[in-house]
Order: sequence, then structure tokens, then C-alpha cells
Amino acid sequence: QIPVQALMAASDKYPKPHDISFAYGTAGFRTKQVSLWGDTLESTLFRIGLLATLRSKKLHGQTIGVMITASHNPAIDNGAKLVDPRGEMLDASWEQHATLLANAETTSDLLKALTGLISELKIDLSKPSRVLYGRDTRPSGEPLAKALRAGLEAMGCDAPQDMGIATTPCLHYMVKGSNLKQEAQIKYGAPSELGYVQKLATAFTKLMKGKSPASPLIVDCANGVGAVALTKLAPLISDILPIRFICTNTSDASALNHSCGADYVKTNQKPPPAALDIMEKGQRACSLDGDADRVVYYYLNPEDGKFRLLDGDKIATLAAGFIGDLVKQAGLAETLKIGVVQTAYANGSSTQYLQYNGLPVRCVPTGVKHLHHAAERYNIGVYFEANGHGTVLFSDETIDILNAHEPRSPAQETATQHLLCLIDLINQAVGDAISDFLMVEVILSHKRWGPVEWDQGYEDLPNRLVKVNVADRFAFKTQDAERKLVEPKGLQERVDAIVNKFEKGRSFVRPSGTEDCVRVYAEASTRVGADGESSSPFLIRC
Ligand code: 16G
Ligand code: ZN
Repeated sequence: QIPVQALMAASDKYPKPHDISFAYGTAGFRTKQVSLWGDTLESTLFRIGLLATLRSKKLHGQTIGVMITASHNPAIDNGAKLVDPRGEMLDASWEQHATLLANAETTSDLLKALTGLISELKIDLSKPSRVLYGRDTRPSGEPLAKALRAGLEAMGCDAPQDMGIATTPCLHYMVKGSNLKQEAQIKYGAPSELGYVQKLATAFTKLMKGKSPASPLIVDCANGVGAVALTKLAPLISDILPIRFICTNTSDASALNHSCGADYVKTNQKPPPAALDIMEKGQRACSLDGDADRVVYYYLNPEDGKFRLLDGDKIATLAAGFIGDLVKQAGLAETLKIGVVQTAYANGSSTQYLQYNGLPVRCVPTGVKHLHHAAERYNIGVYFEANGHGTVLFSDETIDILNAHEPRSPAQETATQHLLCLIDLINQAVGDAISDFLMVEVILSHKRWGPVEWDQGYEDLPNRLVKVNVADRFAFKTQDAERKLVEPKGLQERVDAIVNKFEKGRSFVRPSGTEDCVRVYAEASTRVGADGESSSPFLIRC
């Protein structure tokens, strides 16, 4: 039975704003708030509380996660997304249920929608339910978490668990861990923030054993939650990896992602001013985003002092190459197949480089869920978006194979142990800026590489990404992993006609999943080519 009275009374406290319609998109719900402490999403969070409880009941009481964040977006934005039991993004078929509930205009509409879902999905309300939730450092996170909790309570969630301020990947890690059976959980690590930090520190320390300590790494925390997590982790590894933190101000809400962070660096193709102040030529620096699930590296070229970006594509090629070598050294090249998953935004040079090195590459639509699912098909699936979202997945079968492997030489033994440690170091639930940069540090240290050597693998093709405002972005329909427009009719042919004039020309147009615009990407062998025939070649009237 639905607790109708309690639910109606609670819902009345969180009325839906009439002038907004919400959509559960690539990154869950995301909107600009009225103010930094704004309330635009409170009704949505209340309803997510209802839905998360139902999802948990449907899955026999397995823990479901809810993360309140707007990632790299400005401080005034906020958002929320649901996390499924294995720590992955919400099953796509439930996204529409989230949108449906979020858009019910009144309490009675909501009740109707909810009753409909319960019967359509055959949810047994007597089942237990557990929901774990966390938020980034945005001030609006607190009222939103309160609204979420009201929703959880109204739907009778048995075990709502508040992580408080947490990184997105730590929440995913905890959700995954909470749902493991006891024995597996002991191997995985405690599903707590402490368990997470200890797991990373232990794996990192093992992998760095016998290596000389790294030179100092600059870490830009985007004035966000990454700074909080790293305060706990950094002391555990400070003698092997000295870190110089910048942009750690989480007390000034408006500082979040402002002139810093991974998105700033990737979009502006330059270091944050705070990094530039202290960077020495040839020194490694990296930037996290506002919820610490993506990272990019960069350095100043020792020769000319020019900024050089080492983005998600460079991280993917570094990781795939290193792990591929370990698999060979372990004597498992015939058994374990590695694949790399990219999106259309991957620089053409990176794809070519991977293929040249014999690694299969798949292209999928933008958004972590697409990459993650595609990567799960390999024994070892490396996936990164150019913007720095990504991780490396080892399938359960692969973990079993590695554990059962009987090495025939000390070299095989060492390589096998390194692979097993990497599984612990690399967040298996979702892309994780902290775990990813530790992985990069391990690889650079094993290879005795600095950023220059890492960068030498291939040279990015010049490229350009522009936002175009259009009357209706939903009129743009794509195919072939977003690389081809099928609507508006005739537009792709016009794009092709321009692209064909340029050596190594490639371009695509796709509607954004997070903003009201379409994005146009172009690359070519020269800067002039990538920029096109005029300054805005794609402002074709459409
Ligand atoms: C979301 C996605 C990110 C993607 C971006 C594209 C997740 C967790 N995040 O932030 O992976 O790169 O959307 O944005 O999936 P766009 O559709 O506006 O270009
Ligand atoms: Zn993020």
C-alpha cells in the first residue's frame, strides 16, 4: 500500500515550479538554480527520493545511490542523478520514469503517476529499500538533500544513508561495495569514505614500491569536493607523491569551477591562472572538475614554454599501452583482450595511434553510460571521453583469470601482481579523477616518463568545437555514434561537402544533452583547415 496521506502532505511542501519542465538527460537532472542557495530542483529531489526507493524495492532492497551535483557547471547550477546497484548509471529504461515524476504538475498528478509506475513495474512495496546519497560542495546541495530525504521518508525507505559532502566517484564506489556479498566486500574494501581512501592509497603504494618518489604534481581541485577528498588521501601517499594543491577554496561558493577545473582547461586550452603562477616548464599539472569525476593533465613545453594539453584521449592511450604491455609480460596476451572505447570527440590522431598499435577501438555516443557499457564487453575495457571522463574496467572473468594465473617466471609474476593492484587502484564503478591521476602517476613512474615523453606518442590534429544556438535542437537527429546527421535533411551532405575539401577533415554536428544548443566539432590537418572556410563555417542557416 502507498502511504497516501503522508505522501500527499510531504509532496505539498515541495510543489513543482510551474514554468519549468525537467528532463533526465545524459547527466541526470541539471538546472540553474534561482540563487546559490536556490530551490528550483527541490520538488525534483523530493520525487527522486520516491523513485530511488521504488528502484531499490524493485531490486529486492539493493542499495541505490543519488548524487547531487552539477559537476563542472557554474556554482549556481545544481543537479542530481541516480546510481544503480553495481555503481553504474541508472538503467536507461528508468530515465523516463524519473522525467515523468519530476514533471507531475500537482500532488494528485504525482500520486497518479506514482501509482501507475508501481503497477506497471510490478513493484512489491513490502520489499526492503536502501538509498545512499551524497552531494558536492554547492550550498544548494543542502536544501536539495533535505528534499530528497523527505521523498525517501514519504515512500517508506527503510535505510536512507547520508554521505554528506562526497565526490561522485566515491558515492559510486560505495554503492557498488554496499551491494557485494560479505566475502566479496572484504576483497573490495569497506563501503565507506575511509575504505575508499585506504583502498586507493594501498594500491598506489604497492604499485610505486621500489620506484623513486615522483616529482611534485600540481593538482587543481576546481575549488570543489576533490579538495575535501584529497585532504584525506594525500597524507597517506605524501612520501611517494608530493602534491601541490591549488584551487582548494570550498568556503567561497562562487569560486567553484571559476577560472579553474578540468572544463576550464579543456575549453580554453590554457592552464588556470592559479596554476600558471607556479608551474615550472616541464612540470606535470592536472585539473579535476567540480565533483572530481574527470581529470585532464597539462604542462608547459620545456623548449618554448607553450601550453600542452594531455586530455582524456592521451590518458586512454597511455593506460591502454601500459596495461597491454603488462598483459603481454604476464603471458596472457592470447587470453585477455583489451579494447578502447571513445566518442566522436576523440581526436582522430588518438584513434589512429591506437589502431596502429593493434588495439581495437569502438566509437559510441557521448555520455559515460554509453562508454561504460561498451567497455564492459572486453576483458579489459579502457574508456575515456576527450574531456577527461573515464576509467578502465576489468571484467569479473578477467579478475578470476588473473587470480588463478600461474606465472612461469618472476617477470610474469610481477606483471600479474601489477595488474591485480591496478584493479584496486582504478575505480571499477565509474570514471574517477583521483583514481585516474594516481593511475597516470604510476604509469609515468614505471616508464620513467615525464609529460614530454608521454606527449610524444602522437600529435593532436588541430580542432575546433563551437556551440550553435538553434531554434529547436531536437530537430537534429544523429546516427553512427553521433557522427552522422540524418535530420534536418540535407545538412550532412552540406557538412560533407565542406569537410572533403580539407586533408584529414572530419566534422560532426550533435544536439547537446545538457544545454540548449547544438555542438559542432571539426578537425583537420591544419589549424586553418579546422577553423574552416570562414570564421563560423557551420552557421549554415538551419
Ligand atoms: C554529461 C556527461 C559527459 C558528457 C557531457 C556532454 C556523464 C556523467 N556526463 O556531462 O560524459 O561529456 O554530458 O555534454 O555522462 P553535452 O551533451 O552538452 O555535449
Ligand atoms: Zn563531473
